[in-house]
Amino acid sequence: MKNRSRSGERSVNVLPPGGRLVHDPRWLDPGAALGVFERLLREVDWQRRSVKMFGREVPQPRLIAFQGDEGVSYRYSGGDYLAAPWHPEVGLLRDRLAEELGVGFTSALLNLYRDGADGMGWHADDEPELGREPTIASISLGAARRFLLRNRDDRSRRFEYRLGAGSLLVMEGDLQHHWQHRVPKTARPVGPRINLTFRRILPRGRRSKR
Ligand SMILES: O=C(O)CCC(=O)C(=O)O
Repeated sequence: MKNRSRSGERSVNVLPPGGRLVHDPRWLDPGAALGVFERLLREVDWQRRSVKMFGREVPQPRLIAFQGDEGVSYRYSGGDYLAAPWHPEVGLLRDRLAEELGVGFTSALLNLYRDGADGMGWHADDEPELGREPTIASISLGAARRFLLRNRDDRSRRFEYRLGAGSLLVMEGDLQHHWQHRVPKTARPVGPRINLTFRRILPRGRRSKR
């Protein structure tokens, strides 16, 4: 199922029972999106990390970087990530998101998809350190890629977005508990893409013990 927005317009989609997905294809203007893309491609310390699958270390099919406030760490797919300092451009985007969404993001996961052979498999951003109903803000730069969502109980219920340069996608409410998302690999020739997902993770010492 394609999302219901006409191209170029901001859309709000409700993903039952209580998930919300906001897509703004032109959150950044094309010139700004290109400038940030080129700087991050050059200046970020991109790393190839592995994940544990069926007891084996498998390299992730993309490069990543994790940035955030001092002392913030994140654990996903069996790996531990300690935040590197914010890149100034990423810090500026964080500040604008905080103003517009009212969320104080403490970190951003940066993904670099070098070409169509890079992708991300089905998953949800439901790690405990993100809290019950996390708001995740995702900015795309560079080449456009498909972004799919499927319902966890009924996998035939799907949505699809095309995330182009300068777009913002916000996932909120209980979306992460009932829906999964992925960026499929593609055999089509496609250039590099950078995606920044902003998350609110508290430093270990400040997490509430419940
Ligand atoms: O690249 C994207 O658009 C998705 C990234 C993502 O799902 C994640 O970082 O958890």
